[in-house]
Amino acid sequence: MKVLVLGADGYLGWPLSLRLAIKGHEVMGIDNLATRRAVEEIGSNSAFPLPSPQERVKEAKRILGVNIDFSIGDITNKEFLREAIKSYKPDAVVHFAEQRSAPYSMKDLDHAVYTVRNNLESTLNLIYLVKDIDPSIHILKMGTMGEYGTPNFDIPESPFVDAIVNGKNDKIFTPRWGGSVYHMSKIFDSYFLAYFNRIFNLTITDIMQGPVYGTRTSEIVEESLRTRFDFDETWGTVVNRFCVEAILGIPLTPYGKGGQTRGFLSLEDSINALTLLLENPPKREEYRVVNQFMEIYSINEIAEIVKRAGEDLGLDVTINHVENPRVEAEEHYYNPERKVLPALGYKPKKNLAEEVKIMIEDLIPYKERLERYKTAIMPKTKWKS
Ligand code: NAD
Ligand code: USQ
Repeated sequence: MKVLVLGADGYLGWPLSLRLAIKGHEVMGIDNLATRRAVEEIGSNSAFPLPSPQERVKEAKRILGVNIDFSIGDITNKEFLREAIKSYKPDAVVHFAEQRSAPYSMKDLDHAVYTVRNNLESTLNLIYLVKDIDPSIHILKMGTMGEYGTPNFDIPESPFVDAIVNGKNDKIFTPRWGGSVYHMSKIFDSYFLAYFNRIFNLTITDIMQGPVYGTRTSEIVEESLRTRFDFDETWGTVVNRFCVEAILGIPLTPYGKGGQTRGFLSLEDSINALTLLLENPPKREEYRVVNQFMEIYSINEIAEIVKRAGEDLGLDVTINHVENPRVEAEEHYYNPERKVLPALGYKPKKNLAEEVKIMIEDLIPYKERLERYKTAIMPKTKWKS
């Protein structure tokens, strides 16, 4: 396969590019390095030092013997993206290239508008260009489990559900309610994908993925191949943050009651699942929805798991609930359906308790670097301010 990876410099994009290349697929990556700049903007940095894209590509060749093409550019620039798709002629395009932080999207009006523009323009560009250039290209678009919110019913894994409204029956788009401007942007992405799938007969996989944790995939065998790892209050996801807090002696920070429940998955399992979905595309002209997570935990359970792992490794770990900066349900029902990946034979390889120990071990050598960005850890971005 020839795969164009949009967002190839990111936490998921780089390890997916390595995995596809090592499996013998041709890979071209595109990124405008927006996440590097936005993390700097809030006074933080990746836990692991990040080589430039050019150095990354060189290191992938030197260590793994693979060729990855990499082009720096912004996919909201439609002529740049048109040229890339036209000249590269991919079988599939992976779309990761969005502003992906909920807190970043909630800082103020400018950050909200940037998030909506960047995410929706990039998705619309991709939809129209694939229609113009070759509608048979498989679009693998990364959405989020957070599109569904935390409803009091089992979350389906299908584009549409039967609903009875005012006594009459119809099919409606699976109900959604985001918890930030970022999550709302992903909801609008999904509406566009489902809508244009019908109008332009596109072949689409829309993945609803839970929060990812982890420092490694099987290709990350040397420091220069590492992917970015964020831990600050804006960009760090909860498991990754808790591991760094444990190392720095900061009490783990469940927000509010800590009963918020999500479907988590390791970086390795995410990359495995994405590769499987690329290698097993949906039927031509299908809009396929995939719920991608492996284990369901509350934030309180995650804190306990990280505390135990840290203590096993000789760290002194405490937990201190802090006022919730977000507006979200802190106790709720959560039972999402998951059948597409199991039907493709997918079995997770990692579990959170074991992986968290590996993460802490991987991060301990970088303690001095983490200390430098310590002030970016405690929550500051408030949904209501
Ligand atoms: P990331 O920020 O590390 O990667 C996204 C990459 O896209 C970045 O390198 C960024 O520079 C690039 N980018 C953003 N806008 C761009 C543009 N206009 N043109 C070109 N490049 C652009 O984020 P990630 O954690 O790797 O997430 C990848 C995707 O997966 C995102 O769409 C995110 O919403 C989704 N997702 C992530 C998680 C998670 O826990 N990390 C969970 C569910 C869904
Ligand atoms: N949380 C804490 N303490 C912390 C950090 C987070 O209690 O120190 C809580 C949050 O309040 C939230 C939950 O943990 O209830 C998850 O927060 P998160 O920061 O790990 O994840 P989130 O903001 O939802 O976003 C991340 C990614 C995003 C992806 C999403 C998947 O940044 O790109 O879409 O996970 S999901 O959560 O399913 O929407």
